[in-house]
Amino acid sequence: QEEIEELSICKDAQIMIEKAEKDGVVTVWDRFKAQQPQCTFCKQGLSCRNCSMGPCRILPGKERSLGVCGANADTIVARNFGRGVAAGAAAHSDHGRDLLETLDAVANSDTQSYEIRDVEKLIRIANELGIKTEGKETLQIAKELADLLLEEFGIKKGNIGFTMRAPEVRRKLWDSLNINPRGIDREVVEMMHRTHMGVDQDPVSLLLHAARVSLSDGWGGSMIATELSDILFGTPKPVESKVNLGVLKKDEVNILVHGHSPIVSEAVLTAVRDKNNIEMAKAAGANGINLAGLCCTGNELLMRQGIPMAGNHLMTELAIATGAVELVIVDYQCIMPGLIPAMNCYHTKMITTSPKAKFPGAEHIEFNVRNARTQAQKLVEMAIELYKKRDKNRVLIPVEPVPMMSGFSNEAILQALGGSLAPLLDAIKSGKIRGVAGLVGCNNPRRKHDYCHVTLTKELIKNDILVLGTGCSAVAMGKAGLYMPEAASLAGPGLSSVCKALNIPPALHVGSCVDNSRILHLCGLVAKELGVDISDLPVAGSAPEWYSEKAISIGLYFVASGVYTVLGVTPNITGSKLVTDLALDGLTNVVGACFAVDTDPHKMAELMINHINKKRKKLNLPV
Ligand code: NFS
Ligand code: SF4
Repeated sequence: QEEIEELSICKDAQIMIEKAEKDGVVTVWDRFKAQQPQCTFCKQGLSCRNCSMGPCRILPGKERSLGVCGANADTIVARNFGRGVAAGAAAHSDHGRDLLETLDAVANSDTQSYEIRDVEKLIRIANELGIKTEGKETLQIAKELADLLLEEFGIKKGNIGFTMRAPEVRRKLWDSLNINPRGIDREVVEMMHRTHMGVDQDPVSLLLHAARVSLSDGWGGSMIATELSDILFGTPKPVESKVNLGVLKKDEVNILVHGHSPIVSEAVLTAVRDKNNIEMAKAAGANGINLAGLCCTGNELLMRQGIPMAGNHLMTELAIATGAVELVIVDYQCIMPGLIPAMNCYHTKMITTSPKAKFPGAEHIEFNVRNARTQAQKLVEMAIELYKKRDKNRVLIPVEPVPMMSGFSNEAILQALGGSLAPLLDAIKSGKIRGVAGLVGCNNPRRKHDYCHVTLTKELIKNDILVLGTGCSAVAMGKAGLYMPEAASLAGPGLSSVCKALNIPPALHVGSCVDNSRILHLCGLVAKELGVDISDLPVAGSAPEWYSEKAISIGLYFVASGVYTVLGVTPNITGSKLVTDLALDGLTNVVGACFAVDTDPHKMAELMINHINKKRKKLNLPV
């Protein structure tokens, strides 16, 4: 029991880990244990298998200090890091491309499964990017916007359009460093090129390009994903919902959506809400159909539609272990292949939907822009059939759900502030809100599940720092009750007074991981309003329990945009002193921000608060 409490702070996780063990489900924690000790070369970034003269492992200072080709530790570490950033940026941006292709299909009347739900935002974004909209039909505007954004991925002269959302000083800095991103695909491809044997050997040059790749994600691919998701599915507005495994229902057909893109999950939602399907479920002996989310596609549905959230990254196997889930419908990213043996212990089925992500052992029912509605219908029928096979004696829904507020898009935040940024700026200037922190990223079995997310958030709000959360970090905060206005009682006097006046929580759910672009955009708006650079703002970022390559890209685009970022898990760069020193210090002289690493959330909070105070002093604001 004590051992289980070391793995997660969440009651639902603790209960389910025990049940999983009883039911013979192997979890991420079991496999993590089986992998110990993990390779110290890889951990330090000192192994390379980029070519077939290798693989090479470097022992710096010893006779094996160079790879077969002659590459040294600095080169190899920087190359490995760069490839990680490229993979993460590619994942976010390819997800963005899927939304773009959906918009394109809608614009060409090529689909009946999707529509444009936020015409006002379509026009606003089109205008922002220089498209004239007056007198044009909605679909014509959509077509022009889709064409323009498709260009951002490929060959293009100049820079990615949304980079104009950054203040001019920042853009000039990027230009002077030659890291203002060009086409999104181009930056990723160039990283793969540079890291091929015998191309870029200079760690500084590699890291600068890594920064450019990450910027093409944050201000490019991710931002496109966010803005187009809003246009297609609606811009989030404050909404109340529920979170944790308690959102599963004993007497209903339970369908979980897991993955990232709202394209599949929104189609499933439409089918779940269909009256005929609900009748069909009742005929099968259920009280209805219950849809809940996991990870980021869950965040997408929660933000826009108030669909409850079952859990974050480390909860996915445990959700299946409740024995109450009929169907897990996935698209791509962060879906552990370990879910397949887990679901085989129950009546549960996992369905893959993307041609990009097939899992042996799962059934593949492919979704595209044209067939999404009919495929979703098929899946709901399948879930209803599976409900009949559920073994009620093996069902355990461990806890009651916790209420949470979601839906804080920048548009919603502005509206809560009465239409302008002025009240937020005033609160920051007076010190009622001392600063803003972005808490993002995953869970990682290296860290006690959710402990860092929750402890760090509590420390920050206690110190009057407003917390914006995304991804799996946001789910952790929600489960801890921090996404309700009542949590203002845990905040310092200044932040708590602002929350009470606006009836908002001291930590705001701003979306999925691609929605970190909302935080970048907000930083850009505030910096422009104050006439300063983003690196001058009293803001900080953190990925306390990150695991994924996407999180590396996110961390780097925050830093390259001027936001000091504290990591709770050490990246695999410690094999190079040069790269490590640059990341933890030297970058400040280059982009005005750097990383810090600490595993103790109290120390992480201290680092962020000190940074925010330093920035306040520089802006002549009371500390
Ligand atoms: Ni982000 Fe979302 Fe979660 Fe991490 Fe994975 S779901 S895109 S990568 S694990 S926060
Ligand atoms: Fe070894 Fe160089 Fe090939 Fe890497 S690129 S595997 S260091 S020979």
